[in-house]
Amino acid sequence: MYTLLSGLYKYMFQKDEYCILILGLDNAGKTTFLEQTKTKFSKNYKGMSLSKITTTVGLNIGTIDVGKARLMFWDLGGQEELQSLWDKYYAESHGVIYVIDSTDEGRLSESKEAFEKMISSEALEGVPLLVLANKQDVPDCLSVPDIKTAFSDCAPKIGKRDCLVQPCTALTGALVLCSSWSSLSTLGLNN
Ligand SMILES: Nc1nc2c(ncn2[C@@H]2O[C@H](COP(=O)(O)OP(=O)(O)OP(=O)(O)O)[C@@H](O)[C@H]2O)c(=O)[nH]1
Ligand SMILES: [Mg+2]
Repeated sequence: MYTLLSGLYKYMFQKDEYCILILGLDNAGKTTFLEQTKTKFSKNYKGMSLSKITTTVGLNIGTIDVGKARLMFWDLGGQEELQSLWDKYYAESHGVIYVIDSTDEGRLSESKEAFEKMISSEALEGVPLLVLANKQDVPDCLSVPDIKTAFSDCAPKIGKRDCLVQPCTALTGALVLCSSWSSLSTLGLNN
């Protein structure tokens, strides 16, 4: 009887937990994206002022519940010397959100190199990828097709894993909702 009841309780209330890494170069908007996501998805969450966000040295963690899923985000610092720490988190991650600064064409190839190195890791084999073309509020920024073209030679390394490129404006929250959750569900994370 106890087993039955505890099974029923777990079925009704226990959440499936997923760890999602948020990666990308410094200044891409990862922490801004995380703060917006927490604000949009967590009732009563009083987010920090976005203008007070400074470069991440280490890691920010955020958790949101969506339906029966609990998503734990790990937002890692993107500065060059911090990128060597990213792979410590790969083995435990169920998905990666890779944020690109669409206003910074000058660093697009650097971003592509970091992305390519990340997806080359065996620990991330088969892990779904959501690529966010951030800062779409800025006029004349790179579009999703521009970014897809610049990253096109990563296709063999992406292989058969799910990968979606979405436009996003983390600063205002525009598209955060659709690009974070529905894209993750498209990628099969909430199955
Ligand atoms: N215009 C615009 N600016 C943005 C957007 N998202 C982030 N920013 C700005 O970009 C800058 C960097 O944002 P962060 O969120 O700190 O970037 P990060 O990727 O976490 O950077 P690191 O922690 O150094 O790796 C800040 O000045 C943000 O206000 C956006 O959608 N539009
Ligand atoms: Mg940050």
